[in-house]
Amino acid sequence: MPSIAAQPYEYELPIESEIALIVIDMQRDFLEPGGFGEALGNDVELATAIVPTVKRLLEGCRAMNLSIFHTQEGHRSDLSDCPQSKLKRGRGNLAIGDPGKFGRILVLGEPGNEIIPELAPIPGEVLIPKPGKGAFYSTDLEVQLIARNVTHLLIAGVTTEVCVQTTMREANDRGYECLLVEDATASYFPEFKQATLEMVRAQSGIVGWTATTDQVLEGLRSWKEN
Ligand code: TIU
Repeated sequence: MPSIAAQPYEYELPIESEIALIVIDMQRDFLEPGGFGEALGNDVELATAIVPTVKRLLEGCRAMNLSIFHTQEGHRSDLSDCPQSKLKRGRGNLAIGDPGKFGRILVLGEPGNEIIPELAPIPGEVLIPKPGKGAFYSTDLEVQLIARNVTHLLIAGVTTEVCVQTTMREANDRGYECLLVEDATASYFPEFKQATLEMVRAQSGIVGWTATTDQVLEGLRSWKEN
């Protein structure tokens, strides 16, 4: 059985179904100074540091013909899909919808909401705009996964304990076998990233598995050869 060397134990790769890569929210809002991430008081350099690794993972998965999904956190321009609670708490020196350095903060279609050019989707990849932290909430992600016979999800992106972990938990409850790629995810708080890695793989993989990009690509190669 082809597998990825992972924690807490081997992540077996499927034979009769598909694997998808989901890259969460690698958008300017969270990665560039002047966006939503920085407006909330965070140092975005911690998030930017993973870009080369995410690119390597993305290109490796493209080479294996995996289904690729990118998500993008953002709201309609009238903010009708943004709960008052998020509007009230999602404010630092700028709030959601305010004009920022790259257009209106966290609004779909604004320059700041774009996936960074290094990781931009290519034709055939699916971009999922999402109003929440989890990628299943109020999106058609699950329909798209079912249509592609996907049962296994490799998850990367930012931030580990917010949108990445929320998505992984949503997926786990829907029956997907989820692996979080350790060096292709980042938090503005390194200790929160570490805690997330440990909590998802604790209790015999209560939420899923973790592995490095090298381990993932090596396992996928053996899967492809089978
Ligand atoms: N603030 C923070 O850590 N994250 C978010 O608001 N969104 C995502 O994690 N993408």
